[in-house]
Amino acid sequence: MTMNLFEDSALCRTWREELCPGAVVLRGFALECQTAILAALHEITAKAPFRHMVTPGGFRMSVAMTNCGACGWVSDRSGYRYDALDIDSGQPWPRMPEVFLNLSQEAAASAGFQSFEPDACLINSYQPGARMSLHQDKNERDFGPPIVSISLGIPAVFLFGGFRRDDKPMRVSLTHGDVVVWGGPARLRYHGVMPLKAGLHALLGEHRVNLTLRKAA
Ligand code: MD3
Ligand code: FE
Repeated sequence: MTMNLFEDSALCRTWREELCPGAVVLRGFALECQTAILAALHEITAKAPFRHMVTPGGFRMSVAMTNCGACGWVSDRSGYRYDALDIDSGQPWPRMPEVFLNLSQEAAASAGFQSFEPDACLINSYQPGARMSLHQDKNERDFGPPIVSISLGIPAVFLFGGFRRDDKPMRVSLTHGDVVVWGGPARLRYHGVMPLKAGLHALLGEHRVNLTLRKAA
């Protein structure tokens, strides 16, 4: 009899790291479909290019963003929100590719969240020096569903804090192919990204791209 412990299912295709209750890192979970992800990303950014949004306070964000799916996260002088239309083009965001949907559902399920139905995918592009300060994700209608994040390209130091902005965050390195599921008791934790260090990735060049899949509406 063959012992097929490691090829049996998605449950064993990666190394898991539990950061705290509700937050699990699935190392390398996206590697097996990276080609399909990158092809989809090119199609999306051809229709909805990366742009630097402006915060309600008037600051240009260092991270460039775009979206796909039924709704997309946007920021301008009037606030942060989800919008069905790309505010630059006036067009609906490109549709959510099957590979994003399937991968995020598999990741969510392997972290214990069955029937994850994301309707929004925010795509963040970091160049060296770009950062995201500590914040909570609170624009979604319901905090029951998890958020699934997929990291691509050069590594970043991710900051994972507590429930108050001044709780000391832990540092987690996230690199190409890593998928993280944040849900349940971790859903409203503060988090951010340290300024990106320069680097060169074979497929993404001098960039880090992060996809976050959410149920926004
Ligand atoms: C922890 N993006 O877009 S993804 C964001 O790497 C955002 O671009 C970061 O934070 C990035 O809002 C981090 C990881 C992440 C996303 C949502 C979370 C971590 C989270 C929600 C709750 C706790
Ligand atoms: Fe966030």
